Amino acid sequence: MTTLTDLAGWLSDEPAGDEVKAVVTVIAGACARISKVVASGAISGSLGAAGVVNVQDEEQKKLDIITNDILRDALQGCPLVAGLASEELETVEATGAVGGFLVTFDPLDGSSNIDVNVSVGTIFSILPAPAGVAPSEADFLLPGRNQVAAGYAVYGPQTMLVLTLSKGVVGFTLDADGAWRLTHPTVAIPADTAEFAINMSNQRHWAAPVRRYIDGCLQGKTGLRGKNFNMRWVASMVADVHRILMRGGVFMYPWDAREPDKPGKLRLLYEANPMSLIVERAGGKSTDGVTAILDLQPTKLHQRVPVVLGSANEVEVVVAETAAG
Ligand code: AHM
Ligand code: MG
Repeated sequence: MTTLTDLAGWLSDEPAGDEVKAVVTVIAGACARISKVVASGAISGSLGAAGVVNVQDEEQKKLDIITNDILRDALQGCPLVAGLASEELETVEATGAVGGFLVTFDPLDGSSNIDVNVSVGTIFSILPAPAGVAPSEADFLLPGRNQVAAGYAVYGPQTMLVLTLSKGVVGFTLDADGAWRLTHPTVAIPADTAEFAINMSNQRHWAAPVRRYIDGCLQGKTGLRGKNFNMRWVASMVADVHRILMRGGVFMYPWDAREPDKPGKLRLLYEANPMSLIVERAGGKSTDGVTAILDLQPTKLHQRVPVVLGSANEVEVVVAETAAG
């Protein structure tokens, strides 16, 4: 069996700066540790509810807290990281370092799937830190185009790490010795697809353009779109986006009328932005229906946003429906 390049080997040929590579290495190490805890499940007593709610009024699972601590400790100990922000933390944390980078993360995406042994993941985004001062919350509110790197780990049948630094998207698989092996050197999303991902149980709450788009897909070959569509919904964004990176598709978590004041469910800074950078770098598109997600100016740390991403031509169909009102 040939030995596949490891993360350090791949990073040595990546044109990004050494400092961001060092931060990615720290995060990759934390993800490898998280993978072990996730895999141990009930053996380590890590399943189930923690009995507390987070800043977003969501009931935290024990693993939300354990994984948040693993990443937080790793980043707090990294002199190249000046600040961090997490789905599970109310506000930003300065590390004491100045300059370098800010990291935002969702330590365990897809929490509802933990206890039923379905894929979950970690999502992260790396941003430039302000020079010469300890970062404040305002310093994290940068449009997604400012990201210097983004990635996710998916804890599924295989644990994989998918990254983008200076260009392109690559995927590594965690081997039995805890090394990340380059198994997917070029990740590219096909422009066309016949597969969509949306939580259909919210159909009655959707706005008209989303209803029309999904109706078109459901009509199949004899309908307006002239082809049959398949549907998938894992309810872990990492797993749904990973499938789209591997074989195409469109993922949607739109605004809906259940909580009309919330623009959507997914969070801009540590879910939508990193996934959008990865998707765009893999040749796909990502939008809130009108504006490219990466061009949105964030206004608050835990801001939510409607998300439509995936195969470029299919995302354009959704954008056209949105424009039609
Ligand atoms: P989480 O970060 O608290 O796990 O919530 C985000 C998740 C996404 O991974 C997924 O796409 C979505 O919530 C599923 O929501 P729903 O249960 O409404 O289908
Ligand atoms: Mg999440």
